[in-house]
Amino acid sequence: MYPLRTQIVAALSCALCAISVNAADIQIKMTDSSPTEGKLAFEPSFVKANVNDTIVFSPANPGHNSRSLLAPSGAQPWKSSFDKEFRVKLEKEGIYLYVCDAHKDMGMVGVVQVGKAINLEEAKKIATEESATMVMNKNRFAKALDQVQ
Ligand SMILES: [Cu+2]
Repeated sequence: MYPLRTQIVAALSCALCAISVNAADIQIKMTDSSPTEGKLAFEPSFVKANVNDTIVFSPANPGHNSRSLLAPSGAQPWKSSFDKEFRVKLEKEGIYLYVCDAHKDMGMVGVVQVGKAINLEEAKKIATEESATMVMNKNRFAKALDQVQ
C-alpha cells in the first residue's frame, strides 16, 4: 500500500489530466435503419460533446456521408467522402448541424452540442427552414435540438 499522501497526489493529478487531456472519441453511425432513430439516420442524432472531442462518423451501410450545415463562428466546416469513416475534432463551443448529402431531403440530419449552446437561436432558425424542405423525418432536427442543455 502506498502512503496516504502519495495516493492523494495521484488522485489529484489524475483528476487534472481528465479535465485537460482526456478528449474523447464519440462515434456516430451513418445507417440505413436505426433501432433508436428510424430509417436513414445518424445514430445517435444528438450528441453532447466537450471542446476538443472528436466525432467519428462511421458507415454502417453504403451511400452516406456527413457535411456540416452550421458550425459556430470560427469553427471549420466539414464535408466527408461517401462510405468512408470520417473524424472531425470540434474545437469551438456551440451547436453544429450536419446532414448526409444524399439524404438531407429524407431528414438524415443530426446535431452536436459542444460545451455551451451559444448559437442555439441561429441553429433553431436554420433547422426550421431546412426541415420544411424534407419529405420524411421532418421532426429530426427539432427532436435533437430539444435535447440541447
Ligand atoms: Cu445518407
